Parts: sequence; structure tokens; C-alpha cells
Amino acid sequence: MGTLIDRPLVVVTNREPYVDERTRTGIRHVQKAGGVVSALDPLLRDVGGDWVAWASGSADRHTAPGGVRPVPLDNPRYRLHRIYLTAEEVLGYYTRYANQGLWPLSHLLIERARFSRRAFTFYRNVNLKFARRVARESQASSLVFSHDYQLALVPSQIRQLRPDLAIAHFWHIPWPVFTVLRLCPQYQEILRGLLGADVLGFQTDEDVDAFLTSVERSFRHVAVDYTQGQIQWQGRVIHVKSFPISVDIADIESVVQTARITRWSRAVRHRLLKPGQQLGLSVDRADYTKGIIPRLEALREFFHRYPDQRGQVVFLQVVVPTRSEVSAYRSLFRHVEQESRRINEEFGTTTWTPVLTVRRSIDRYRLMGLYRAADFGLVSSLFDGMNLVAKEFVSAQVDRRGVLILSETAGAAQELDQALSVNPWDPEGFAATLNLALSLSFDERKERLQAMQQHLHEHTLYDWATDILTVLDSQAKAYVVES
Ligand code: GDG
Repeated sequence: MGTLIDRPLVVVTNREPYVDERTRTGIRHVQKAGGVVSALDPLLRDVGGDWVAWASGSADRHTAPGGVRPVPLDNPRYRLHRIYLTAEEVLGYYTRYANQGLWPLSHLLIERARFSRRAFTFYRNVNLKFARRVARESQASSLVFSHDYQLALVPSQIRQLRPDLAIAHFWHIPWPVFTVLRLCPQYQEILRGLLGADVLGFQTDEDVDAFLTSVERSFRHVAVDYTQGQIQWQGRVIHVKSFPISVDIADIESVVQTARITRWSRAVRHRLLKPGQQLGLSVDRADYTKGIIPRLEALREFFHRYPDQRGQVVFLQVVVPTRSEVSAYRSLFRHVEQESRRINEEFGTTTWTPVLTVRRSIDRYRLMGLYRAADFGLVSSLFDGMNLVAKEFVSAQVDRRGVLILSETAGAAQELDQALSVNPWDPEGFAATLNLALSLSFDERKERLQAMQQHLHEHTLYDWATDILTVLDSQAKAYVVES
């Protein structure tokens, strides 16, 4: 990584990697959970630079006079630039337009999507605040790396303010097919916003195809080259490519083999399992796209169809609170509790509770220890850009005992082909696959894991970032040569 980044790097995301929260006893400095942050924080810690993000913590202003906070606190490696927003702005751009509009639409859950012109006005104005800060903080040679569906207009806004900057934007979630995209009343503005970038990254080739088709169908004066993944638009060339995001497998392997996490991982098995029982694990933000309810329905089906398996499996679900300002998310929590209780009441005994729920965020080290401890991991997203949990599970399985059961509609399924694949919409098929997973021999589990671990060693988080920034860097150089 070090050799590539000889230019200053400016990362732009909605969520900040470190938040300062006011508590009764003082100020708590928290590292946030979530795919985007998990991916980018190690990168900036490694190469240094600037990160622009919304200041969401209650003590953020206090700890960042002037809007800048060096992070991480114990060993500052880069500068976090905080964007302060009013409650009304957050409601409009984040809760409404991004989370109740673009998020469900991109995951093809059309009936959940709500759009409004008023919310879009907030979205546009808040995006502009981000763009202005980036324009101010960037040096002439900076590479700008912006992210995701909350900031789709930022690339073109930055380009207007600073045409000299090289910009890559990565879209972390699925890109919807055009027939779905066009339901968004502002879809052309969203596309124009993204087309301000030099490089547009998506998780899979399917996303790239869907994006290129959307552009071709939306505008007249545009040339789309599907083979090269290039768009000619307003005298510029935009490179559109899939860059599957990944994890730092070497780091995860070393974390789970520390003495503390090895002990913790053993203790978890000892505490939760009786001899002969297998431990199942799922870890999700409590989001309706993660298929938590369909998974519990499949589990119920499993205990119905395979009575011999009752008492043989303990299923631990970590469900991390998220976006609690949206009512669909609050009700999902209640629903998860009801479904889990139903399974426990129907099948549980005085000595066996089939489903255990952890309803809070767990520190990263222990989370990796849980992955190591499990005999099988369940990822059942209805739709998912990538799903880093699947890759983390495989990475942490140093004892090679765990089977990964993975939704075929998660981006990760395109790479982790030794996982057992499930259709989250098919409870009977899901239950049968779960039964198969439990019966796999140690040798077969080991072989499958080895193949997937090798893939992850060859496609790391650093490769992901390097690939995107290398393409961006060469574009920027080509541009300088031409002009
Ligand atoms: C979006 C896209 C795409 C979870 N619970 C805890 C915790 N986590 C961490 C996991 C993992 C991350 O959060 C979740 O990442 P996912 O990829 O599964 O999902 P999203 O948050 O929806 O992320 C997704 C991703 O962006 C990256 O491009 O893969 O498709 O939707 O890293 O470990 N971390 C800690 N405690 C928890 O309790 N510390």
C-alpha cells in the first residue's frame, strides 16, 4: 500500500470512524461498527491522510474544536474532519432520503421505499457541505475516495468546485436494475451526481452491468462501452468496474490466535455447548435486508423437519442495534424477539435453549473470537452488496471446524464458492442445507475453508483499496498528460 499512496488521500463517508459520546461520567470515545468503517479505518491508519464525515456524536463538537480530530486517540494516524448538521438536516438527508429511499430501493424492497422532494433538497444541500469541505481540505495532487448511497451527489459537486481533483466513488450496496431505479423520482440527478467521479466502483459485475444500463437508458448524449467498462459523458471518460471489498485476513488470524481470544473462544464453547452439540452463529446489524426473520423461520422449519437435530444445535445470534430512528428498524427488533421466543417455547427443554440472542454491539476482538468458536456461520441476507461478516467468519476459522452457509444473493457468494449456498426465500431448502452442513465431515469442512481462506489471502482489503486507487491514480496521470 505504502508505495502507491504517494499522493495525499482524502476519504469521504457518511459515518465517522470514531465518535465522541457524552455519558453521565464524562465523554466516551467509540469506534463505530459497520462495513464501510471496518474497511477503511485500517487503510487510513496505515497510510495517513484526511477523512471527512458527519459528526454524529453528542460530544463531537466539544472534542474537535475547529472541526478536526486526530484519530485514533491512543496513536493518532490521520485527521478526522467533522461535518456538523442540524437535526432537520439529518432527518432529511440521512433518515429519510438515504435510509428510507435509496437503501430499500437499491435492495429491491420497493414497497418500503419513500421519496420526497423536500428530503431530496436536504440530501443535495448536505452533500454540498461535504463537497465544500473536501474542496477546502484537498491539495492539488489529492486523491479523493468518496463512498456510498448517502453521498451520491458529492462527486459532481466536488468536480464543480475543484475540477483538478481525481475522484473515485465506491457504491457499497447493490445497484438496482433500471426498471427499479427509475421509480426514484430523482434518479437522473443521482446518476449525474455519480458521473462526476473518474472511477466508479461496485461490488460485483452484475452491479456494474446494471449501472451501465441505467446510464445508457437515462441520457441521450452518452456513450457506454460495456466491454471496457467506460462511459463517455460531457467530454470526460468515467471508468466503471467491480472491486469486491474484502477483509484483512492476516490481521483476523492473528487476533483470534492471541492467548486472550483463544481463551475467550474456548470459554464460549464451554459455556454454551454440551458435549456433541454444535454452535451456530450469525452477526448482523438489525436490518431488514439481512434476512434475520427468514433465517429464524428456516430454523423453525429445520427443527420441525429434523427432530433428531433437536438438542444438537445451539444457535447464537448477535443482532446489533442500528438506525433506530427509523420505525421499520425498531419493529424488526421486536419481531426478532418474538420469533426467537417462539422457537424456544416450541422446541426448547429445561436443559436446552435453541436460540440465544445478544442484542448489542460486541468489541471487535471478541466478535472475531465468536467466529472462531462457531461450528457453522449463517449469512442469510435478502440482498447484500458484499457482506463482510461472511468473509470475517471464514478468516477467523483457524481451527477449520466451521461451515459457512451463505445467501446466494449476497455479493460474497460470487467469491466464496465453497460455502453452502442458500436461497433466503426458500425456508425448506434452507433447512435442508442446514441439516447438510451439520453432517459435513471434518475433512470436508477443512477443505472448503482452506480454499476460501486462500482466496481471501489473495484478495485482501488492501488489494481492494489498492486496485481502486491505482486505477484512479493512472486516470489522474493520464489527465495531466493530455491537458
Ligand atoms: C455495507 C453493505 C458491504 C457487526 N456487528 C458488530 C460489528 N460488526 C461489523 C462486522 C462487519 C460489519 O460490521 C458489517 O458489515 P456487512 O458487510 O456485513 O454489512 P453493512 O454494515 O450492511 O455494510 C455490505 C459493506 O457495506 C462493505 O462494503 O459488505 O453489503 O451493506 O465488519 O464485523 N463490529 C463490532 N461489533 C459488533 O457487534 N466491533
